[in-house]
Amino acid sequence: MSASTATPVTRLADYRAPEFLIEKTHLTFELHEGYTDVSSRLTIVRNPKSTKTNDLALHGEQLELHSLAIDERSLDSGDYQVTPQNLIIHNVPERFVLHCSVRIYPEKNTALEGLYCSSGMYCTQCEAEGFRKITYYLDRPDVMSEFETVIIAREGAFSTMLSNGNCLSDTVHDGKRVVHWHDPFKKPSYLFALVAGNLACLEDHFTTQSGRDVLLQIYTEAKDREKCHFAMQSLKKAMRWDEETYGREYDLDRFMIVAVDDFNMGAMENKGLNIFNTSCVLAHPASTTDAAFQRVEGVIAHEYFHNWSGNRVTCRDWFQLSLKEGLTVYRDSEFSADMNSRAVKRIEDVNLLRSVQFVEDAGPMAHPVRPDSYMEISNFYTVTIYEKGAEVVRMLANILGPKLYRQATDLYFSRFDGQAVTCDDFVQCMEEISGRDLSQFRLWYSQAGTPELHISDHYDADRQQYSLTLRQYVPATPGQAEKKPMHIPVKMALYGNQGTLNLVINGQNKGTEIVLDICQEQQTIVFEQVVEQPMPSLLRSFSAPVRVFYDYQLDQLQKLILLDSDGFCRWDAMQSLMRIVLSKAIDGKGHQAEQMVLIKVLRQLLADYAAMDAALLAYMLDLPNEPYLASLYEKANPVTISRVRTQLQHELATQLQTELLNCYQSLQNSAIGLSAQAMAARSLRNRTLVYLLQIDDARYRGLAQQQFSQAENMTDQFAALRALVHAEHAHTEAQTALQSFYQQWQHESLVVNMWFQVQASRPWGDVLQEVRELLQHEAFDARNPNKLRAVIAAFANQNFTRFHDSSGNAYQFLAEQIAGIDQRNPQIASRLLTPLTHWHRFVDEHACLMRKALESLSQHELSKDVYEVVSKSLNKAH
Ligand code: B3K
Ligand code: ZN
Repeated sequence: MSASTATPVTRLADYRAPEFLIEKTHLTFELHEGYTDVSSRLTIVRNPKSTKTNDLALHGEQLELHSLAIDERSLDSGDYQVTPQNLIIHNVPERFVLHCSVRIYPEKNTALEGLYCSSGMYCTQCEAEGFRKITYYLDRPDVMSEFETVIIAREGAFSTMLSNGNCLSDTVHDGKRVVHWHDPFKKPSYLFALVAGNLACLEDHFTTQSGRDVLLQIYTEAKDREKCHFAMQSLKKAMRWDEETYGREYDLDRFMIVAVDDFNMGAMENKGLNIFNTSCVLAHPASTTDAAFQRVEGVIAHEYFHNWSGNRVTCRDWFQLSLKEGLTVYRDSEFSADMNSRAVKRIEDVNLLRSVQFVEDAGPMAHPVRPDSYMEISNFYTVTIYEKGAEVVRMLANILGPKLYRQATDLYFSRFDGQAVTCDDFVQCMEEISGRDLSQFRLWYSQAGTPELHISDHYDADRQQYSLTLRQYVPATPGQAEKKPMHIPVKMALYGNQGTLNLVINGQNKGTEIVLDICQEQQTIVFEQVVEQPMPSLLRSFSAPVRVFYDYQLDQLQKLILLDSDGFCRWDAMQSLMRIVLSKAIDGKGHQAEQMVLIKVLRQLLADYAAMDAALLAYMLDLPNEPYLASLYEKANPVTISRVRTQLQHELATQLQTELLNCYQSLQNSAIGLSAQAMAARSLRNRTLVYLLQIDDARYRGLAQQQFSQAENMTDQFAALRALVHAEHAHTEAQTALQSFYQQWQHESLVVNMWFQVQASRPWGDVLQEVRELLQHEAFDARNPNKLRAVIAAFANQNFTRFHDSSGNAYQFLAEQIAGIDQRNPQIASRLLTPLTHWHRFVDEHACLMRKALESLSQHELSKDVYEVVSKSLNKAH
């Protein structure tokens, strides 16, 4: 693991204001075949707020330095020093212009960070620290500068040459095209972007609330132009929503989005020039599933919202990453809730939190929403920073209420406009506006780990009093053995026989739903005038990212599932009931009584499916996923978990066959078109199909085949394919469908990814061998992150059953793949590692094999990214 000696740890406690600032940044890019020359003219001044030093240390990596001058005077080799990470210039004046030229090789850039090539076009990705691979700079977010960019290329080489802001000129001289851009808003280098390629463009306009016209452009390869209409509509909705909900108006005259094939994550919010993974922008009903449509809408909104939460107000340092990410995820999730079903959006978010974030929080990479240290910042673009960070903002919004929350965000955006600030600055605004003391609440930023809330109750019929006792416990995490009690807002209601009860505390009537501010390690709340034994509905709408433990009786769960007025709570009660059945079966205990209740309540819901939101019911049919089930155990046995879950699915299908089939058939006509209702009907109908295919019956396979071949949209076609491929008795039918699907869609790269993914995630058969074969497939491309995700990540993250095969071969396979990928693209390699890092949470035979795979990986020459994750995972004590 040779990265060790060269891998310093960066700590929040060591933060110092920058010694120099860059007032103006002028960049010239000359794009040549095989190399690019970048010259920069930086107006640098000493930071009046900083201590004096004579040396200027700029960041820079993998750059070929060609010339260096201060105020037109060329520097001699004695004036400066070049190290692998820095350019140090000695004895610089108070204020000067630095000229620097470097050569870089975008064609050879496989890490997809800095300037690189994707399908013949040039594009950039600078967050977090990629700008230093473009030129020497103070590549830190608290250095904000006004950028001008000139792009020069052979005339006719590219139709499109873009950078941030406004285009000042576009001319041709001596066979060269020269395009000049200027961004009037100061920004950190991580928001810089450049694109050059032969692209088609979809255009539209938006009139802002103050009446300004904004040109909207989405650039793609010509073949994909027609797939951009949905993204365009989503963008306009997002722009309007942000005006109405947060009073945020767009600031430039032009907003551009460019779609690229090779991209390490979903998208990037560069000022005025967002760059998107094609998977998060292209959408067409024939080739895109409903879920992917919703993702496009959400990601378009997310990146657009960053224009204020991230760009106008940015982060002081990368420890504050959640300042922009948590806030922006909260904003996009509220946008999606407003555009679609609120309950369904909440269910999706909570599912992700429970099955991924809670797991991260219990593992070797656990970190607070504002981490204290890192080796490689790219490893900290995590579900904790994003999703738990969003939950923290959500709690603040709920504590303040809509009016004060809006006042507080107005204050935040106006006070810090054009500045690089901290999470504390954000909370401070909430505190000032509400007049509340949020000092204990701030622990959500500094303490890692998922708090547990153990709740017990007691009803005193004589006194007509009902008391709830809540005891909180925050588990130890790496580097944080001792935890303090946190401020946990618990939204709750009480149900009596006739519905919700009025909640009376200390003689005061609080209405039917309240938020308890749980701040002590143990707290008892007494409700008065309670005339009957009530049933609590706890943590409604998931008011805090915690695990709740309360011993519900079966009949109580049944009641919540059928009657709770909070859709999220109905789903959550169903998850609890399913979890009880599964846990008992996993532990080898009798679970017949519980299973009968589950079947009964499912039968009731399915029989009357038309009475409720089909999308909600669809989610209520889903059994808790395996990673979540595993996370409930100190040491999980993955083989037992998979077996028991499959058996229950089969049992439910068998018992509920009639209702499932009836629901499937009756929904046929409502599942047509693009309306929210049609999408909901499709999602329910396709869930019933999956259940039916658990049964070995040619009739059901026939239904799936028919749906596959007659489908008029990708949602139905792919759902039928998936149901066939994942059903154990449909091998022949599945093979035929797979072949014809590939035949039909081989020229649509994003659809081919789905074809890879459905095979890699099949829960039975020798999938490892098939995955090896898929890696050799003509459509596979090991340099494309989407393809790696579709095959390797799908196998490791979405195929719990086959990945945790007792032989341990899949663990070893993953380690080998990561070692190879790490040579080309460390960020992707490091992300693929996640499933192995949780080895300590599995029974010994699996834990040993997983650990062995990590150890074999540690024998390789590793990037900083992979080194950090491997070393932290191996240090984790049993
Ligand atoms: N801010 C980017 C993520 C950058 C990741 C860098 N490794 C996308 C987003 O969260 O909007
Ligand atoms: Zn973001």
